[in-house]
Amino acid sequence: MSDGVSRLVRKLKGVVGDNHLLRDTDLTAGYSTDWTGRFQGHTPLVIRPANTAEVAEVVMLTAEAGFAIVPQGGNTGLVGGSVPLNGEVVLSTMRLNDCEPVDQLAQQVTCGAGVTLARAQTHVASASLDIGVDLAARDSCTIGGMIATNAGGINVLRYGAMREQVLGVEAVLADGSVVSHLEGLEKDNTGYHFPSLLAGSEGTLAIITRARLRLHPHLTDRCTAMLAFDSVEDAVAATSALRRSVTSLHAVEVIFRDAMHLVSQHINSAVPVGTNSEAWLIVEAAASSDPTEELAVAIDSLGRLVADVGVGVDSSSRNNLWQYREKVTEAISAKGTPHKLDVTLGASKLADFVTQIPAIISAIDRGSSVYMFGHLGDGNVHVNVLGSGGNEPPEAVDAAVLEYAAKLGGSISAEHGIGTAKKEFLHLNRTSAELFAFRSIKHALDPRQILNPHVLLPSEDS
Ligand code: FAD
Ligand code: 2HG
Ligand code: ZN
Repeated sequence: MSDGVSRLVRKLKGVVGDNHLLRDTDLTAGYSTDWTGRFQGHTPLVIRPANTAEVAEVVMLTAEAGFAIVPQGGNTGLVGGSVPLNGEVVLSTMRLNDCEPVDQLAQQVTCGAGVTLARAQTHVASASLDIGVDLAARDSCTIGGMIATNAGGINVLRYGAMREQVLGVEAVLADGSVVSHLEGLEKDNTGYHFPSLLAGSEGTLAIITRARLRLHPHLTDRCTAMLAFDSVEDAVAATSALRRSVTSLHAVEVIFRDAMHLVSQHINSAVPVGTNSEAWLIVEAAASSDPTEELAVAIDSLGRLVADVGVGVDSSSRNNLWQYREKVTEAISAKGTPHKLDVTLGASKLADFVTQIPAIISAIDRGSSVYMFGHLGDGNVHVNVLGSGGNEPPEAVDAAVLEYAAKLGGSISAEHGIGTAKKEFLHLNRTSAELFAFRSIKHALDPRQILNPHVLLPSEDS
């Protein structure tokens, strides 16, 4: 251990206690590698403070000692932003795990940044309320990480992304000062809006310690359908029609052909409907009275657009359909280490994008396999690419996919963020004036480059 780290550890013992200062590589390894295994770093120290005051002191002392900090929640981020790739200190939020009682009158809750989504969901369910964002990493991802990445997930078409759920935040800035605004007022035009600024900031501007979240009435009745389509165009047209006609629409998710065959092998179950189709939608309707009829009528009126349909009304048949979507990521990881590209396209460009991407990738590397799936209701396609033998594909694949998305007017990051993986591509979507403004904000709030300095912003000369 270097002298600098030893000195810092001595000071921090009085703040968080020895048990929450991890130095052995056996103990820090899990904090240094990301969920996919693609991003592997190293750290001299993992610090686990228990409350906002401790976070503030930790940030002050760590900055004073000259170390940069990577804030880390559940470490489920997919863009290499949550791990110490340059030997930074890791500040884990796992002990910021208090949920305050649900404010039933306002339909809001205040949670610690380290509370997992699943725990927050269970906590608010006791008041028949729901968190507006849901995603498959729910057992591990944290409220703080979800705000920092502006997570999307499966219900964005109904409730918006994480930014729309956050009414207030408490956060520690890079100099150790605390900003706290947790009253949860629906209208509050008293200057700059920290929740908006911090949503999507990826740990570069502040460490979120608590958040006030908007909640939604729990919808008791659900119906889930899987629709098979012979072409990507048909799936896109059906999505648009369903969005227009189904008032109880809760999710429209997509799995394209190769991803569907991979996941069905992975879970050892047959493709439920339309085995030879090109695309499958998982469509969910949710309401406080049975939405089955509304969804059935809407699907019926899609007529010959749909090649085949399966429906789940009870929770076991609905979960059976959902696993084909929720287990794709796991199925790909079981085959190797993918490059994950997460793009949004306008509705009119989606079919073009999805049909061209396999040829674009194969022109660069014939050995790569491409798996596509995502949140079609939001125009969000996840392109996962595995190189031959499950190895990482060539970097040129990332450039080609992201450049094609940008050329079609799309975004190079729909919901996972920029992290370290996409930062050198940010210029595809952001002008130099925007990047200059980004850097000015970062410099104003973190002039010493303490908080996640290698994430989001591209190097100055790129
Ligand atoms: P981490 O991975 O720990 O961190 C992510 C980023 O946030 C890092 O830059 C980190 O520095 C920063 N950060 C974390 N906590 C804080 C804090 N308290 N203050 C400041 N910065 C902080 N994402 C989606 O958007 N939609 C999906 O549908 C989706 N599905 C997924 C499914 C699986 C199986 C997996 C593995 C991931 C999925 N993700 C999805 C990605 C990931 O779950 C989200 O990005 C999530 O929001 C990350 O939360 P986390 O607590 O794990 O954050
Ligand atoms: C999902 O929608 C997640 O399942 C993960 O955002 C996407 O693995 C991915 O690329
Ligand atoms: Zn997603």
